[in-house]
Amino acid sequence: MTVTMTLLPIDLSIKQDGTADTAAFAKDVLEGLSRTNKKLSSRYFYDKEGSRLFQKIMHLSEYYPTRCEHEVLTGNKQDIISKFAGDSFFHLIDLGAGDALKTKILLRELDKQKKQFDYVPVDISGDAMHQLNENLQQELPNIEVQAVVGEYFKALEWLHENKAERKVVLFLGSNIGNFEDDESIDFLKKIRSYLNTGDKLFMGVDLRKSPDVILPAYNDASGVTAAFNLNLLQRINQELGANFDLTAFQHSPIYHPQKGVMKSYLVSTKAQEVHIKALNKTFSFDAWEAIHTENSHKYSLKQVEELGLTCGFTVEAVFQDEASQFADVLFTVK
Ligand code: AVJ
Repeated sequence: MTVTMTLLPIDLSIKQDGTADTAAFAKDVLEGLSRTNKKLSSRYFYDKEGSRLFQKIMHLSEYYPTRCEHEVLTGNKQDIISKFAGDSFFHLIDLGAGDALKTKILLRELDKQKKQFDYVPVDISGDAMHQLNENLQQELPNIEVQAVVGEYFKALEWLHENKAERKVVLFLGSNIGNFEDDESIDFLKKIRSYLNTGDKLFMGVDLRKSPDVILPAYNDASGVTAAFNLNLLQRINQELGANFDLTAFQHSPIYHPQKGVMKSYLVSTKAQEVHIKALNKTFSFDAWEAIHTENSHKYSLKQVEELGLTCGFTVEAVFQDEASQFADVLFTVK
C-alpha cells in the first residue's frame, strides 16, 4: 500500500496556530458581553492552552464521558466497522477530531480488516491536526489522511464538495451537546443535505443520569474544569488586550434535571469593570453577575431518535457502555 502525505489545506481565515480569526472573536465577545445576560461561546475554549486543559479533563476520574465512550467503541469495534464499511470506498469524516484517541480504536480495526477508506479529521485546532497527521503517519501509515483545519462549517463545505462519494460522518464525544436545541437541528439537517442514501452518521451522546454523577464531571476537585472555563477570559486578555482579573471570577456550573442540560457560568465575585482594548470598550460587572459559557446537553435515547428523525436520519444501531451512561448511535440517511 502507498503512504499518502496530504498537505494541510491552508485556510486564510485561520491563523498559523489554528485559532479562529481575531475579528470574528472580537465581534462575538462584544455581542456576548453587551447582553443583559452575558455570554461567551464555548467554541472559543479551544486555543492552545484550552486544548491542553481539555486533554487533562478527558483523563479526570470525574469526567466519565470519555471513559464510557472508549468502552463503547472498544467493546463494539468489529460490529461498528462492519456496519460502516461494506465493500465500496468511503470517506470517514471526523468532526472535532482532536487527538482522535477514540477514533483510533476504529481506525486500527479498519486498517486491520483492510477496508477501503480515507480519513478526514476536522478540527478548529491547527496544532491538534498537525500532531494527528504526524501521529497517524507513524502509527497507521497505510491510512490515507486528509486533515482539515477549521470550524464545523469548514467540514460542511468539505462534505458539500465531495457530495457524490460515500461517506460516514463521525460526531463523537457528545460534542452535539454544546449546541442550543435549534442549532443542533440546523447542523444535523445541513449534514444530512450533503449525504446520500446509504451514507451514515455515527454520533456520541451523553445520556441522562443522576445529577450526582453529572455535576462533578464539570466541577472536578482538582479545578481543571474551572481553569478550562477561566482560560476563556485569559484568551480575551491575550488576544483582545483585556484586563480580566481571573481571581475575581469563579467557575460555577449547574445541572438542570428537567432540561437535561449542564450549564457553566463564570461569576464575578465583586462589582468590577473590565476594559477590552480591541473593542475600545469597558464592561461593567455587578457583584455576582454571571457570564454563561457552556451548555452540555444530556439526552434520553428517545430524544436522540427523535432528533435524528427530525433531521432526516433513522437509527440503525445503538451502542452503549455497561452502565448505560453514554451511547454511540449509528444513523442512516432516511
Ligand atoms: C467536548 C463538548 C463534549 O461538554 O462535556 C468538558 C466539553 N466542558 N468539560 C462537554 C467540556 C467541560 C465537553 N465536550
